[in-house]
Amino acid sequence: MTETLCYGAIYLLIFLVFPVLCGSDSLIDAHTEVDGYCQKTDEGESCGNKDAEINLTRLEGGEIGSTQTIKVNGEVEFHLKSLSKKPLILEVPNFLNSVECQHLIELAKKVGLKKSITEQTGREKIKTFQLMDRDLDSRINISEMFETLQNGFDIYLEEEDLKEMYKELGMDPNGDNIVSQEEIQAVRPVQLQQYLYKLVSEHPEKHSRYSQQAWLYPNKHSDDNIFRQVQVRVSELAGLPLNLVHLSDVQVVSYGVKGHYNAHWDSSEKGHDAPCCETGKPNQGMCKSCRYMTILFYLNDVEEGGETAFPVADNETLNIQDITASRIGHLYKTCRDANLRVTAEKGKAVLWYNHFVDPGTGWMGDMDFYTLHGGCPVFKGEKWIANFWIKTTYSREHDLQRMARLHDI
Ligand SMILES: *[C@@H]1O[C@H](CO)[C@@H](O)[C@H](O)[C@H]1NC(C)=O
Ligand SMILES: *[C@@H]1O[C@H](CO)[C@@H](O)[C@H](O)[C@H]1NC(C)=O
Ligand SMILES: *[C@@H]1O[C@H](CO)[C@@H](O)[C@H](O)[C@H]1NC(C)=O
Ligand SMILES: [Ca+2]
Repeated sequence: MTETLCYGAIYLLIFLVFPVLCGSDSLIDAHTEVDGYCQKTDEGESCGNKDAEINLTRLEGGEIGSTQTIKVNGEVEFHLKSLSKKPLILEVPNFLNSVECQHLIELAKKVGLKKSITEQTGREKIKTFQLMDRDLDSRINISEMFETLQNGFDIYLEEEDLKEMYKELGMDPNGDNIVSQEEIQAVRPVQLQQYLYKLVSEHPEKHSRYSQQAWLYPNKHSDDNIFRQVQVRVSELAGLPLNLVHLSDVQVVSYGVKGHYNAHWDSSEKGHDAPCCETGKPNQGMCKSCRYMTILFYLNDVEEGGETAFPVADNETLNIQDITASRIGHLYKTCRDANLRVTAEKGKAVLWYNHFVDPGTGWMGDMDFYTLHGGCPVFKGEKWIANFWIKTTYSREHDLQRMARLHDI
């Protein structure tokens, strides 16, 4: 067998659903504020000049725990506290006021929140999942099966859960807790799928994510003054063109008790697998999320739990392979061990860069794997957040055109 992927593997085609990573069209009307890209000239407004010299920029951090003050709109002061260096994570208390927090929650309720787990069951797609046969002996032991389900299904099972699954599905007739290639192929994919979804509907803590979310599309809310005012503030804080912020996806997420989101990355590595998701191509599942920056807002105070955890922040000896194999990402259980936990406080913003700036192009560069993060379980009360994702692709030219197109609507 040829080794085409890093782990070497047995492949299995299986019918299963997976979450749609693509956002939807996020166009905004033409009458937006002047941004760093379009200019008023004698002949009217000129946009889309391909020579425009815009680079992606990053805020600078200070010593951990130190605070810098920046002025937004020339008057309002915000205090940025540095929480970690690798990756750079900053928090900004009271970035949103109470009215704005409530408003974003109301907008999300109006759009309608969808459950993370049942959302996936509605759609069927063929997905290849890889059996994580680490030692290439064509047999999957318990720890390899744990990794297989985590990578392929976003499901985190304990040893006793796996043994129960083997029993229920007859996957391990001789009871040695090792599943051979033949044994797993004897199980009908739909059987495995149904079993796993029944399990996580009853035990949502075993899924990587238990929440409800709604997407806010700026084009639908462009006449929403509060929303626009938040976009302007984000643009000023980040020092990025307003049109780039207008291209961004905004997702409001609500977590109840046991609600959580295991550790993940918000963006994707450069590669030939799939293009970055674009505006105007919703729900295709054939594109990947590319998000230069994440700005997360806490919209309420959580009674207990619900911190945002960065398990490997400022860890000098990080090894990506160790992360996949270990249970470090299983924040439902391991939140307390995370290197950094940010407390959810109403109005606070936390921001970080999922990518470096490529020194050659001045545009989106390599992904920063230290940005691994997730939401710790809520123990009491509920938690509301909004994610502003600054969406860029690996092509500056392409993104400038997308920004320019906003003005042609
Ligand atoms: C399972 O296999 C891996 C190698 O793929 C090995 O490192 C691990 O110790 C094995 N675990 C058990 C419980 O046998
Ligand atoms: C850093 O990561 C390694 C795994 O790559 C882990 O063993 C170690 O405990 C981590 N150290 C800290 C301080 O988090
Ligand atoms: C943008 O980045 C490129 C590449 O690093 C650099 O050559 C150029 O001078 C930068 N332009 C501006 C306006 O900063
Ligand atoms: Ca094996």
